Amino acid sequence: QFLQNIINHPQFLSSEYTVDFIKSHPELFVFQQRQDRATKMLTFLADVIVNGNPDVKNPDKSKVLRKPDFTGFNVLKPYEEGTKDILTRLGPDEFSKWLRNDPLIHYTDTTFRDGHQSLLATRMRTFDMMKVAQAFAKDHPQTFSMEVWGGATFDVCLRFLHEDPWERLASIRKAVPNILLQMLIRGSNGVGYKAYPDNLIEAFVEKSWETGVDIFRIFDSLNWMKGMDSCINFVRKRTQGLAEGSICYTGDILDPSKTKYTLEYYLNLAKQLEDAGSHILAIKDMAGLLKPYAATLLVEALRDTVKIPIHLHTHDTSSVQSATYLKAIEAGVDVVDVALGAMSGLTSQPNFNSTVEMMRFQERHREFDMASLNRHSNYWETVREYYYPFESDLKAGTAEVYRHEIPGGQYSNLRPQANALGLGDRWELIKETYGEVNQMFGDVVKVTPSSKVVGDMALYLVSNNLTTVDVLERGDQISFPESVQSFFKGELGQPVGGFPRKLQNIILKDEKPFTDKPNVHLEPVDFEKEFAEFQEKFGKNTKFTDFLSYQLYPKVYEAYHRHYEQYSDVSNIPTRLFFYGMQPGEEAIIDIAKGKSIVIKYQSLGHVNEKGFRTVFFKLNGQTRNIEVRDTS
Ligand code: 3PY
Ligand code: ZN
Repeated sequence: QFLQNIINHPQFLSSEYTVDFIKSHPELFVFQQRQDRATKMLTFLADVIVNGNPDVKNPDKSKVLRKPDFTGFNVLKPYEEGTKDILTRLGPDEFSKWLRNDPLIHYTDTTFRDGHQSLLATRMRTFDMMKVAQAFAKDHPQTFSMEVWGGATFDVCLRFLHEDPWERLASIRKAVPNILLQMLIRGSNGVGYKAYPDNLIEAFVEKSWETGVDIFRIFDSLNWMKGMDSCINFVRKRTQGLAEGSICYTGDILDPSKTKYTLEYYLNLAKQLEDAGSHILAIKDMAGLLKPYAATLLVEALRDTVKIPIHLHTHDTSSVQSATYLKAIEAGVDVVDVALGAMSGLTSQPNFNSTVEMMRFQERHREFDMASLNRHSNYWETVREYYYPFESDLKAGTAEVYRHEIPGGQYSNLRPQANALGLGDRWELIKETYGEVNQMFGDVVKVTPSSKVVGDMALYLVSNNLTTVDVLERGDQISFPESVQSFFKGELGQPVGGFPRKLQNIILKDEKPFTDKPNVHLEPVDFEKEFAEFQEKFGKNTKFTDFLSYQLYPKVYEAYHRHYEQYSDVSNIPTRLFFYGMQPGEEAIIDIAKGKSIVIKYQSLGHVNEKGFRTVFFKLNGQTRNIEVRDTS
């Protein structure tokens, strides 16, 4: 390879080289790096063969997984104009008016974000998305937007999939240049579970826009305006994208006995979000509690209250949310969130394919290529099989959601969390306790991170055989979970109607709570100094986006970086091999860089030696390569 590099070098070919030719051309050694990358990737594959993927707890060895197929797509088909082009042409303020006046219903496809967050514990890998992203953009340019980033995907990408979320976003942007890309951002909590300094959120918003986000769906986990207004402002100031301020819907506006989250409450919040500069208003129904007749009332009243377009998001946990969409569309909603058939329903969004059909021959119908939309759904049906360890096991819609109010995006995580604590067989009690904790906390808005606080408390009570009555009667002897203490200290902001005082005193003991914005107590990031320190620690090749990941999740980033150093970029490894390893005799072609692939054949596995290692025998591009791996099983 080295000789090849020399004899093909233009300077060598032109005979204009001197004695220090090799020294002055470091690129002659580039093969070394590629070799290293391949070895690192082989080490990862060897590790999964010997020890399994630590994220897959009980793989079912007898399971036959179908191979996803997406053949027959014409890659030469051109991109047609889509909403991204319209935004570029009109700018955000005019785009907002255009959307409000467009009579046909619009659809946001959530398959790449909330769909898998809510069904498969957020584990969908970039590899599987990239197989169809370009085809989707070319076949369905009339899609309003694709939700592809933010929420829990950022953390899960780094923590469990060992992928760089920024690379994911950039790749999707490249494959989807014509449709708006959307992210979910938790206001001052960014894509994390706590408040961050304002200048970090500002830099994060700017970099997200530069990398590919067009629509920022901004919410606060307590519907607290102070948690959202600066973020709305950063989108307006730092980007040419759209700020979508959200009202998180909880309770039931039809129920006259519920006096906290009333229609007036939501209208008032919507007006504040419009006044703060939102280009679009989101109704974020994270648990799927917005019933059909409530949707009529809410959407009609919101259309009369604000001038900006309205974007409705729900989860189909109850299985009646397509009726909610029908009513909302009749009432004038502008956009609804749906997921491709095989990634829809239950804790995910309503079915994209069927919702389009529901509207056929109606005046607000928008035409789609149904054969292609169904083909995309079929692709996801087979891909989904690879992710069976992450399924939530909810088999049918449940009216229980109106009691426990667990958000769809949390449901698929809470269950494995309960299993990990050995509480799998007490799932019924956990759901019930979740609802009771909510009431004890004063009936709070529950969405990340406030929903995590309620979930942590429910798990804590069940695992310690405590009830909410015990908390009120002998809470002074209980040491509460850290997230619960932080919540009552005001570190996530202020809930509607304030904290229940008695409970707050019990939980905080002698500590004083905040009543102002939690991030004003945080030091702003000194970007110049801290980025230099970051590069000192993690190497000069790291990027500013790596630094932002580190700022949001320092420990998770460190572990990701260690994994990267050891195994290189694992995002291109096919999903079955990533989760379950290769079979003896199996061959795989893996792309390791643009236009470069390696051929790996797994031959056999050696016995454990006296030091506890096994040799995994591979062929790499036809050459024998053996990798030693410690057997930890
Ligand atoms: C998130 O914040 O991740 C959510 O999906 C909230 O619904
Ligand atoms: Zn959601």
